[in-house]
Amino acid sequence: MPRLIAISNRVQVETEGENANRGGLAVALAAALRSSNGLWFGWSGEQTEEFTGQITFRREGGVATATIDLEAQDVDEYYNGFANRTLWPLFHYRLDLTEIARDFAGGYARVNERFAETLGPLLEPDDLIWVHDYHLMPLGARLRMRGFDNRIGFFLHIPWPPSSLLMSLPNHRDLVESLLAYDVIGFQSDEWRQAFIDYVTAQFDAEMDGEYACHKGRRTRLLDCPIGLDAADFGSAVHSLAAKQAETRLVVSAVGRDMIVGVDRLDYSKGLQERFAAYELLLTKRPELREKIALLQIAPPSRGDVPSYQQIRADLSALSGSINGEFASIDWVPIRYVNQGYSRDELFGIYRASKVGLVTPLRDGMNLVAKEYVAAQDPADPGVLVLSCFAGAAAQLKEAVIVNPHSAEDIADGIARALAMPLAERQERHKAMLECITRQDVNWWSQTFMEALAEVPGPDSRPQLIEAGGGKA
Ligand code: GDG
Repeated sequence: MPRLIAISNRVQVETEGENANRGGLAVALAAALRSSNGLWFGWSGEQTEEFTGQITFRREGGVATATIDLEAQDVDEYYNGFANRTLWPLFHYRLDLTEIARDFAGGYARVNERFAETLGPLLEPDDLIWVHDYHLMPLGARLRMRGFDNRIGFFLHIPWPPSSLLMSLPNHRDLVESLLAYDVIGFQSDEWRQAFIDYVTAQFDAEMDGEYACHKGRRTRLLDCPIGLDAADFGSAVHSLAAKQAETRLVVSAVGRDMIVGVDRLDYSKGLQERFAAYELLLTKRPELREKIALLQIAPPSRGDVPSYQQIRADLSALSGSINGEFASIDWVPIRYVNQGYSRDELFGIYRASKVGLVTPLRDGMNLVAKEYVAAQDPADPGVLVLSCFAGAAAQLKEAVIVNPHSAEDIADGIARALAMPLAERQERHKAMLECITRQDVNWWSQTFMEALAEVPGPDSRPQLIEAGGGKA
């Protein structure tokens, strides 16, 4: 069985307790790596005065990891710059927040080259290489330039934007062309996959042959492959002591009120301001609900070095303060807005104690919180998921109450509908969603992707493949 080499910006094996890992990717990838004898390569999160390419090897939670440190300028230009101030907003349709700067693009190219340079000597010819996310789009092409013929795949965790938006990026052609050096590219939903096809067929005259994009003699398989949860893990998490304690604590503190829960990294893509405004509208238009419900919004800060993230933090504090000031009474606070993280088990207890799960991103590649909320419910008396139509998860979780996250009225109506939903309907919707989450869990996701990668003909048979592919030179 070939060895799996996974590469992502950060290497963070899932841990519990105070340092509980908070990334969707971390939760999913560690599960995939544990079952193979793989290696996870990436940035340590640490800075060094001068990049040396020195690798730190570790074994954490059954996963072998290899990490490198980056220079301060790399972190500024590649991570805080091109990844988080250019690509992240652009790929989430926020051209207004997209910052275009040549030193960001330069830093991005430099760090991808540094990854290729340090990773190269660790690779064996049969290794399956799986690169993750928007930080490392050019890595496959950089490895090919160094002569690596391995099967190399890429998974995009975030949306793929429409061509009209992507074209505001200088060198967009080079970036997309570098992606076609991969053998397989996975997307969270068919919508993002189609947007990629639109670009490569229009801009490069690439031809589609079934699932394959054919360009300059290369064939790249484009896969709709939504990420899932670790089914076995969510089963045990919800019955853990920490989950039970958190559930009880929330139920007791709610004193009979219906809790509505949101759990999101503090990020403008998650639609938090719009969500708070919708909740305010609900309390304004439906005074009978006042004192009967409460919103718990858990929002651990992220990317605090990026100015737009400092702004959203300030905006949300002001908004929650003003809503509480307007509606609170001596024994009722309408919004509990919490800027801290909780352990995974505690989160499952919190989800289970909440009648409504409010997941309303303006755009989201997938959104694992939506799936976690469903997974944590008691099937006999499940809560209701209110889900944005612009989350990748909406393509799978069709039985959620689907809302437009830009419309305060739509979200407010969705919450009211969820609160009033009869038990039989809640059970029916929950059953269908749980079935989907269990069937297409994280093991299904990684197996589907890795099977597609393993099916790619080895280097020896590629010359014939290129002829058969009929791609344009
Ligand atoms: C990217 C894409 C895609 C949150 N707070 C705490 C905590 N979390 C965990 C959640 C969930 C994860 O973080 C967040 O995952 P999401 O999927 O919602 O969002 P992103 O971080 O933006 O992830 C996204 C994902 O990649 C995977 O492909 O779904 O679309 O943007 O698992 O539970 N975990 C803990 N404490 C917290 O306070 N332990």
